Amino acid sequence: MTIHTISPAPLAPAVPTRGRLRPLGLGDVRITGGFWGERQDVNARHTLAHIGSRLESEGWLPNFDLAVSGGLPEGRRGREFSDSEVYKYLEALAWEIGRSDDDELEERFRAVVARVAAAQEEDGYLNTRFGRPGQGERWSDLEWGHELYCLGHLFQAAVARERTRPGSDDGLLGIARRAADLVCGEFDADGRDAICGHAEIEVGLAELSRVTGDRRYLAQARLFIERHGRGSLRDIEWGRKYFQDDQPVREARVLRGHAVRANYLAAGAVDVAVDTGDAELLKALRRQWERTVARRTYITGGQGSHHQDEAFGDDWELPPDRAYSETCAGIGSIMFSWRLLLSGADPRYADLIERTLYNVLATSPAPDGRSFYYANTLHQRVPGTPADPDGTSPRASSSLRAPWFEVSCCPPNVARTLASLDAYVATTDGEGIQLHQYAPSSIRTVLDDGREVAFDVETNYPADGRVTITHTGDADKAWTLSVRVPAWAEGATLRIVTADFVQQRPVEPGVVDIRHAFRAGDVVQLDLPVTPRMSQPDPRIDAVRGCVAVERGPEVLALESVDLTSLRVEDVGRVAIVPGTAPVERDGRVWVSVTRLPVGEGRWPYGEEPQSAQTEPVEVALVPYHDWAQRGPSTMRVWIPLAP
Ligand code: FUB
Ligand code: ZN
Repeated sequence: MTIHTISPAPLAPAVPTRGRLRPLGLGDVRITGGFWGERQDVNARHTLAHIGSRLESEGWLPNFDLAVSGGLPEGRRGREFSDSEVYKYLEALAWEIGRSDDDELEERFRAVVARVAAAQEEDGYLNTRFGRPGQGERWSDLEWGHELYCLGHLFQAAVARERTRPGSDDGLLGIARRAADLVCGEFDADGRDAICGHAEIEVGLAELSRVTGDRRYLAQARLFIERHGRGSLRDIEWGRKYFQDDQPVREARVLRGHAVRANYLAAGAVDVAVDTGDAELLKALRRQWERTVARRTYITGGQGSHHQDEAFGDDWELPPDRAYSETCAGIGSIMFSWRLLLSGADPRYADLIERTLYNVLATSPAPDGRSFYYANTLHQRVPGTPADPDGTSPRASSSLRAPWFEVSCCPPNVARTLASLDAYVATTDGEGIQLHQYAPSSIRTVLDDGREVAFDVETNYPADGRVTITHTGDADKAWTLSVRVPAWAEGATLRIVTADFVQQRPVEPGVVDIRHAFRAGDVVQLDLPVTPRMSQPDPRIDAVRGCVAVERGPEVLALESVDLTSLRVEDVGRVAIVPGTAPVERDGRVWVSVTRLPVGEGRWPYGEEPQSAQTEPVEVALVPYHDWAQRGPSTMRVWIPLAP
């Protein structure tokens, strides 16, 4: 494993001290438009303001003012973890300021930090829910209190700020350090032998250690990781696996329990494993990733099939109509996969990240950036009811996007991820650049030997599969540009056009290394076949046996009832794909041949086959899953049955 020594640190959310790859941060990569650029723009222009205004109106930010004025606990509003949404908002602002240098956002950021700072107690303690007369004592409810979880988000916000505005006088890093010092004093090896019921402090501490160089924070993160699985949290109705306190992290075979908790913990464990050189722990985490992806992950990349405990189901328990697939779990999975990618360079991690980006992250926000999915079902049986634009929804309603939730972890999580997305595009191993995600972008960085490399990426991906990389700098020595060919991209081709030669060849899924002393104007062109394809489910997933899904490039497609008007059917459950037909692309949409299924209403106990005839096949258009429910209430499904 390479030990990274170069500075300055990349402007990125995760900057391990060792590993095969280092992220190229916001200073090196700029997404310049396209699918993600547009979403980043909406995030910056609308989502951040929307979140800021909801944090005020819901009282979650005013809770900090009440902490100062003595208005707590009486005036406190929001759930026990509402402080964390303020910190995620700060993190999102910090990344966005790092991208755009926007004065108004900077002013907003400083104003919020000042209110948070004022609420911090002398000894560094910071939480609006605990510790005052009339509130629970500090650290008295580790199962549900979320105190350490909230601080983990505070640390990530401070790290984002320090990376993007090193040495800034806003004070956020100091707030985070005082709180982290308190945590270390309270929970170190001689202190309370305890963990938080919601993992997050681990990633926060690990990154704070990286940004400050203080190894105590890493040691504390390690302690928290190692303490999982010893049953220190009280047992609950869903068992201790809900908190991942049922098994030591290094002994577990698969992610289990609450899906956001499980992914955050796994991400923090990779940080600890990598920075402490713990190969055994890293191996265990890779094994867990393999099994979780193979057996417990929806085709969208979504994770979690239990609504009641927001948790992973058993292996193969992936019912599309009960998919919980919380947006935050998708983001947690991206955090876990990204850290594994940095540690070991396996392109499958980037494949899952791409799948999750396009089909979970992009699905959550509406095009105007002011309403969101919290849960991401793969089958909507009943058209939803539009959410009140001024109201607050129960957390998991997944009929139509809602502007805010009583538990609103997802919107600010989407915002911070979009604002830092440039940092998930490419990495360096010191001798070359690895391009993992395809977006119009401009990349400029310095290799370990001091050479500058620069290129622009032009693409309309995923609308089409052509990715054109044009070098804008001259290299006097060869270096390696690596491009990812996604697992689905059978039949991809690569064309290299330089001043000296033109070469074209087929390339296999995986990583393609191109070693050359690129000169300005040299072009590398990757053509990924984004022709629509039918995907079969694993036969062990009982809930979708006999169904197929249609995918196109990295996008999963869905059948929505608003596209079934020609069949005079409002329920997507009434149609099936005609066997032996293939999806076709026409007029910018993907079409499948379907037939209307006969209904045998009221048959019980399912004894007879339905007798009525099926209709003649009709072509219907599918919609990218991330765009569903944008034309009003509808039914929708991703897995479509094949007609008998
Ligand atoms: O508990 C904090 C957050 O609220 C979790 O990550 C989400 O699943 C939601 O329950
Ligand atoms: Zn969430």
